Amino acid sequence: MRRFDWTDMNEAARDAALARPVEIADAALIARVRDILSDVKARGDAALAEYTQRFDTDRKVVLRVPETDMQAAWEALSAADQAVIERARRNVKRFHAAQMPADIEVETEPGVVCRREVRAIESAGLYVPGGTAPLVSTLIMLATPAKVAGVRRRVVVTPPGSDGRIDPIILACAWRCKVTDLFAVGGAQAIAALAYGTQTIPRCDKIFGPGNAYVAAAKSLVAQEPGGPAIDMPAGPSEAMVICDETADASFVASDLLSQAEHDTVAQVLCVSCCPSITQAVLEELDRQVATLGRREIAEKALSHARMIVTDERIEIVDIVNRYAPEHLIVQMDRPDLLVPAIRHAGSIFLGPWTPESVGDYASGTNHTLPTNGAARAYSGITIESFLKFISVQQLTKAGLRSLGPTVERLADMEGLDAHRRAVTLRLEAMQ
Ligand code: HSO
Ligand code: ZN
Repeated sequence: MRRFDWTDMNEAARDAALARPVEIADAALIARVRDILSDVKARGDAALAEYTQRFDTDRKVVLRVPETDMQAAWEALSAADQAVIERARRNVKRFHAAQMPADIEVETEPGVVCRREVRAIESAGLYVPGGTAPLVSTLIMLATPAKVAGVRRRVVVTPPGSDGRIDPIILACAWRCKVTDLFAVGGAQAIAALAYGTQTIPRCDKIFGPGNAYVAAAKSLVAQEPGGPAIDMPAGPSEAMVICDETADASFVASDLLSQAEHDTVAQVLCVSCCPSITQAVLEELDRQVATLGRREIAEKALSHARMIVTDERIEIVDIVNRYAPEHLIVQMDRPDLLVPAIRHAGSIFLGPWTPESVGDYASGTNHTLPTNGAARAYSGITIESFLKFISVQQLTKAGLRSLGPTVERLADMEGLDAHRRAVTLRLEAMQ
């Protein structure tokens, strides 16, 4: 872990200490993703089968997972595992259902009524990464709010393993979360399939979920195409910032830092403190705990570029948070709730000693799909609104137009738009 003494640093050094790794726009990667996109667009399922064979498995893969397989996987789970998934799903459902916005209606002036009506998007493509861990929780975090929002078609894509199959726990969870379609395909080719549709995979209006650099590039490329799908948010390596004072338990702090570090070698891990004795204890705990992890090597790599920022001034901690805009902010400080109003930029905040980030990753109810790379300045994590859109509706009475019409006529004059003016004038004349 690299250590920085914030108080002694100038502004440039502070910016550097909080900088994210510069994403070198990898032209070769983008070119490869473009090729995959256009190939899938042109050849559909045949292209998907070839890419799956090249990147994932040499076994024969059935693209569409039959419902009966999902159901069987669910039924094969132990009652205890079913209950665990059920508990997480229930909390996520509760929290997201409570977010459902109501229609609003405002009479902005007499006879002028404006409404905002909520509609679900029609189809959502949900990407669940494969690779080193079967992310059941990501499936829950995407499929549950999609269902609650009323999205009719909820399509999950996930890459098959080297045995040609999707992990049974993903199948089971897909069944329980009532996804409408599950396809064994991953990578940029899966994003292409969701963006354009193939013979088997339906085109989706919006694409959600995390993924590797190829998936992220594919999402942003298809979203830029005219008529392309929307996407949830820009992607970057996952991040956690823990802020702590002398009241923190160093072993708790270290365990939260490591839960981030074990995700990925490029995960961003930061600890900010005003208390030198805690920072020392955290470093010792990190050494002790990292040695025991199944994913020790990944975590150690992530820790090698992790940052420990020490400041003399407690008050500066909040500035550091806002400056960095972390995806996850873990607050292990005295009276953590008092700090919250001052925090302007963070994806998700975890307060106090009994709130490890893991609870939000899995089961408390909040969504774990969150903005990274400073996007928390302008983006939210996934909420029910991510699956919704709003239509405005208006209606004027005759008296309403009589009153507001002249204002619109004059504004149309200012813009030199005659037809706009006439659309009002004709009606005002018809009232005479
Ligand atoms: N912390 C990850 C989500 C996750 N953690 C999935 C465990 N499984 C990104 O927010
Ligand atoms: Zn996590």
